[in-house]
Amino acid sequence: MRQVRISALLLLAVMLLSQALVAQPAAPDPERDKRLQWWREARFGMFVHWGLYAVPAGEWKGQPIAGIGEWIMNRAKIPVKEYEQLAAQFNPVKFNAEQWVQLAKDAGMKYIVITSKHHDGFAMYGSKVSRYNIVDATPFKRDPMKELAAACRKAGIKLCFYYSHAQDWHEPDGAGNNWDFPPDEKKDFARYFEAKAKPQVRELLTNYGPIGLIWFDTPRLITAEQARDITGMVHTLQPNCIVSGRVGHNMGDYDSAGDNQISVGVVKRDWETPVTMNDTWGFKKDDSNWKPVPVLIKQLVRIASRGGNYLLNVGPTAEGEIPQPSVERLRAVGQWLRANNESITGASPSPFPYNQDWGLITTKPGKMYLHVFEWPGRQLTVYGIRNRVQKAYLLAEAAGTPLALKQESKPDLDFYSASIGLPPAAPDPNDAVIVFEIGGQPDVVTALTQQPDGAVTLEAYLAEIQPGSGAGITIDNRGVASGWTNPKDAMKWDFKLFRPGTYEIVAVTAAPFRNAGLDAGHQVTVEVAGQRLPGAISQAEEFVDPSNPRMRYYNSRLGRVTLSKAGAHQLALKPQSIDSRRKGGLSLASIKLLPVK
Ligand code: FHN
Repeated sequence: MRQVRISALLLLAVMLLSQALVAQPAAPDPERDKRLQWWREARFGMFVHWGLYAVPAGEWKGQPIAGIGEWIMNRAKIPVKEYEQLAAQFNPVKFNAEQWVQLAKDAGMKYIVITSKHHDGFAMYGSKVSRYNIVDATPFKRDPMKELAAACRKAGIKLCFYYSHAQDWHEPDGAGNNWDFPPDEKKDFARYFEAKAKPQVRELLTNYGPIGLIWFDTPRLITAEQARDITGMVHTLQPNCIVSGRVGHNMGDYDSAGDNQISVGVVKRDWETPVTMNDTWGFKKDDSNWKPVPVLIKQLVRIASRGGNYLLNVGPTAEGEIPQPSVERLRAVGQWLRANNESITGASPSPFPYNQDWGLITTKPGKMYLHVFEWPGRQLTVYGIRNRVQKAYLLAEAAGTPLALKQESKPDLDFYSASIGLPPAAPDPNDAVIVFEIGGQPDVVTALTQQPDGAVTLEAYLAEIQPGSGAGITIDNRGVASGWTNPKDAMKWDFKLFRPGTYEIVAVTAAPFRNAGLDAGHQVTVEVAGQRLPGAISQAEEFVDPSNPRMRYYNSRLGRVTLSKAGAHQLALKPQSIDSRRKGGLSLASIKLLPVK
């Protein structure tokens, strides 16, 4: 009995861990809701990393410095006295606030978050707190934040400030600089916090009109009390100003996902992901690893379909120009968004916990938007919609010509199918959006079910994790299980099958992080419908997930099973051995059942 109770507790603990990305809904807070109203509508914003680091642009004393551009001072351990001299060279005469704001607006972005002070400690506005600022220390002498505030006000874009409230490599007591100053634990952080961070944030909230949000970052040495203090200060000075998730100690108004981390599963709290367009935030002259336009559109839709905001970065040059590759991409995203804005701005997440293989879904009262990335040809079939679809049409078509529609159902099997007739080629290869008018709120089957192509995809983030010793499997933002090092841990899924037959079982694994070593050499067993299928995880078959193009995924074909009846089934994945030389253990994205023709 005691053992049963302990296992139940362990199971609960592991399930909670596995749900790390599915944060609990916040306690009701009407003030917060009011602040977040515009931001929830927005869905899309521009991040701007601009500062002295644009001058070296990734190169120091003739040497390329690896890593993100705005970290050059840290990466090259540049002494404060040397780095300070960049200010004399910073003269961004080509800066034009109205052009930047217009570009953001044309891209369909609703807010701009710009670095008012990054970790290098240099204020990009006229500050009375420290003369280490763009007005007092550069030949430029202008205050670009004043100009941006005016341009944003004119264009109806919310101006927001990034402010590095803990790291400040210019100050002896700020966090992060241990090449000029003592290690962080020897610093009087409170002195820096009181003397620079708080007064500068006060300036930003006093001198630039209404500010949409303060984007704090890397809290590091911040105590809970300091996080509460600065959050309170923001809300006192401007009650409508949002505080970002990275203020520290969960004091922010919303959750900030990790850099470039896009959640694939359901997230219950308000969230935002900051994303680079190439590999750096601050300008680097040799970074040309630009994400293609279709990837950017897909990221925007994926984030919206999970109820988040997409904060897409640009890193202007030391002359004050947004790099041309960024401009071109923003214009292209804007063109797509102009035709499909209704499906993104103010949209709510997909009602399904899993993602369809042809694309993604967003919703608004009475409507479902089907974002079709993989055009299926003359017909698209969607399972699981119980609503009666009153009309289906392509969103980008002004006339909204109805598409032929057929719905079928077998309620005893919880089977609902909606098929629409389509033009043979995708009207928009990036993402053609089809609207389903459904009259009321979406009513869908949320259980895992076989899809129209006959495949069943059992995502790791939707698994029930059965603990062996209780060692922790966690699910990352890609929905990939990691930390699976204990072969006694297992995963189990319930799913519904409509078409009995023979299925090939494929385990999809993923490198646990970018450039990670191989994830192979594990032995697993799949158990389903009384059959046991042993197999090995290998890296023979690599593929790219377009929404995470920099991560490697692998198919391991484990063999075939026969499922002879329609209805409810259960599948378990049990490792036999996990190769402990592999860092991170077994990294599972999903198990697929593919029909054998
Ligand atoms: O260290 C910073 C980094 O330079 C950049 O500003 C990103 C943007 O989200 N935030 C920190 C790292 O997460």
